[in-house]
Amino acid sequence: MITNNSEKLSSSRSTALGQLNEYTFTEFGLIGKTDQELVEITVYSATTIRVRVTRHDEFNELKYSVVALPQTTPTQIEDQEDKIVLATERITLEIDKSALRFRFLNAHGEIINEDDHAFGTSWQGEQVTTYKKLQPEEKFIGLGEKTGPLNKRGWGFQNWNTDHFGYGTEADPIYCSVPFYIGVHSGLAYGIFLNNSYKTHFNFGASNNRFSSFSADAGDMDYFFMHDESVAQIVSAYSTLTGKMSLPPKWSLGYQQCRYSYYPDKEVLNTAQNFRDKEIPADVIVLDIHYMDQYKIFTWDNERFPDPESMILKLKSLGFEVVVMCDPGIKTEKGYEAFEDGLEQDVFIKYPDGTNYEGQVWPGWCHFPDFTKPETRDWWQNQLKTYTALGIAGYWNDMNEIATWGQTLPELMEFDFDGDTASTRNARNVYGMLMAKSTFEGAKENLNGKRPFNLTRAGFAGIQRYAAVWTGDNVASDEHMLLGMRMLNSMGLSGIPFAGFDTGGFVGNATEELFARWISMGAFTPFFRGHSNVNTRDSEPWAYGEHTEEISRNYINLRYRLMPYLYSMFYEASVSGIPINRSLAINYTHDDKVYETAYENEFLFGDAILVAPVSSQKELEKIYLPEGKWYDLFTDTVYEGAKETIVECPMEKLPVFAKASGILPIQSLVKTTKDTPNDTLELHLYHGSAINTFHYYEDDGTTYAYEQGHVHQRDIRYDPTAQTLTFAAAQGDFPSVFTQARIYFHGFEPQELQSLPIKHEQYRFLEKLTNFDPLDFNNIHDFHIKDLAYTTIALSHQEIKLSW
Ligand code: NBV
Repeated sequence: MITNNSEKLSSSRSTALGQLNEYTFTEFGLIGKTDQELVEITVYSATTIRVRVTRHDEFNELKYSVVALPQTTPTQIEDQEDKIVLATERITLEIDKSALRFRFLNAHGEIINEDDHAFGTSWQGEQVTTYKKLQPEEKFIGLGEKTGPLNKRGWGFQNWNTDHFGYGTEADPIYCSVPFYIGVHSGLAYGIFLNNSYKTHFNFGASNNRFSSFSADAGDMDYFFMHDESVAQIVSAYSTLTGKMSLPPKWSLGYQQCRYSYYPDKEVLNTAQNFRDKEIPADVIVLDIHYMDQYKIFTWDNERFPDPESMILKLKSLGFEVVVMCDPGIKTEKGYEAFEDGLEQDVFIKYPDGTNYEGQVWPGWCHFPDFTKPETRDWWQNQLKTYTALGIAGYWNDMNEIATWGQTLPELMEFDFDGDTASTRNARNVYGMLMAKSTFEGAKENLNGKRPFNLTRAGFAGIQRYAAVWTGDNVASDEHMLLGMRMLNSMGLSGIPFAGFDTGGFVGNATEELFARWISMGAFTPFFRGHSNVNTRDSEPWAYGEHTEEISRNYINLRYRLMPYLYSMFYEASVSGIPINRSLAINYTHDDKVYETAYENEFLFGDAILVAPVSSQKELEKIYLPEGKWYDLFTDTVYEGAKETIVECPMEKLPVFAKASGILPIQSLVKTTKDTPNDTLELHLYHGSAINTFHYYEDDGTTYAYEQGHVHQRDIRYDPTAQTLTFAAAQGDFPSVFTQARIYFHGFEPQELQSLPIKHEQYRFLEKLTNFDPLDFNNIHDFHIKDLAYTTIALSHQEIKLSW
């Protein structure tokens, strides 16, 4: 009895790392031993250092998230009596030898982050936790798809991918896990990525005033510490580590219309036709589960969809692409091909006794492909050919947490884990990502050089390499709409640039005002899709009355006109990892105002536009504009920043601003991204005092030819002192669709532009709306810029300099 009790006590007691007994310096850092642990420090780059601690004989290498290798980095190492000091150009790591603790400092000797002196890294049974001293006024942002506030100080979270229908605005965990966060304090910022796929826990000073911590239920302590001068650089470092989004097909940046579910085929075609008749641009119709025969993936319901091929052809002729729902559950039904073949090829997840796991979901009892097994991924790719053969290039991975009825996935199941057999405990969080990987890589292979669009609900660190992520079953409410914006911003901070929500809300019914507001905001999200649950009201842009239809058209139109800007932003995200939706914490990290509850949802959409999300119930709202000068996008009213401002936000007008010195390229209106706009690129230039460069990017939008340099890209540089706008010589051999540029000068004094041939125009970013309200004498629905000056220049591949 006594022995048992003390054993229990010792396994539940927290024990911190002891003395560093022996160590040797390695090519990239050092490796050492304490009484019980193996420790390794690896310098990945001047801005990224990895810390690993294990109680096993060797380190456990998680294969799925990190894609970077350590780079040879100038590093100074000093072996002092009580500590080892390891310094790169940006980070100095002090390693305390007597009790193994870590302290990270910057090049000026300021403490960025340090272990709690007593606890450092500790074990409690199998669970391993690293405790970090809370720094003065420290804020915590990121952690991917998490509910709650922007600044997560005082909050705790878990990573355990979970299907959560209609999740609350503080619910945790939900579908997707990214164990990466950014800490901000004392004018400094750092990132920590916990590279462990077991259930992990993050405590940002929740229920204590001493530490922040991160822990894993099992496996090694394996974290990457990142520090650089800005949050943007830290996000970029994280995306170098875990990989970048590859460029999606341009059509996937258009408006996507979804519904649980459109059927039969006539309804699908009607919906598509309605967009064209009503002149609302759109690119995609999404088929949810009802296209299948009894929810069996890779099949079609023959009554509802007797001839999918010709339906898809008709949709294509209307300019629509089709995205299909893909659920992982394979119905265990004799004669069902995917089941029979899957059995034969042995592709399913197993219990430890070697039998296939069975769980219940839409089709009834199902087996589930083990996507951690290479042969299963090949098998899945083969199955997907049935869709590619029909001309489908869009895939939607759902229920991949894995969601099953009962929501309690047994933890003893065994996964191949690419040869390293693992249980549900460390496979669950990566399962969704590996399904998305299988779908993405399979579809890419099948599509012969065309880019697939891939969407997923569940994911893990690195998911951006394979899919866009949407925030699952949200709710049609103002709180959820605003939470959604925060979540997308947070995903952007966590390496996932291509993210979106169900515009209009999935669960419940939106009001006219809510839908109008949500779709206005959706136009400024990377993945823009309207979707709604079965048994909710119709939820297409025209389903909420004429006024909301006009508002929807207005913002969707704007989205399409912004395509040159948006596509360039996607390109930037694909090379640098800098997101498209940028929480103000990225550019204004040390401005405390941006973290206040009232302003925490605001974000930059690319470099030039600021969006202030507001509830649908407000016609006036106090917003915060950070330092600098801001132009109301729709009226050019100028606001001085670094202060709170009350702005009008009737349902027709989302508060959107252009940044001083901002460069905004837009195009003429098209009905789908496949239409060619006219040959004039509109370039909106906002007067400012800072030099600004916009990297303009174009390619064919559908193939991988861009990897061979079939692109058209150039820097466009505004120099306010020299009074010039310079288009650098274009790179690449892709012919731009634009042969001329019309430069619109916002906020410039007429005298300033005297040397240019200037014309004037009454300019609208938003079409004038019908005045539906007879009592509204102010004609509030016409937002335009009076007498906007412009000049036109011819474009070629050569450098072009416009001076005034
Ligand atoms: O496939 C049906 C739905 C889908 O519409 C939704 O977007 C997913 O998040 N799916 C979940 C399955 C169950 C919904 C209750």
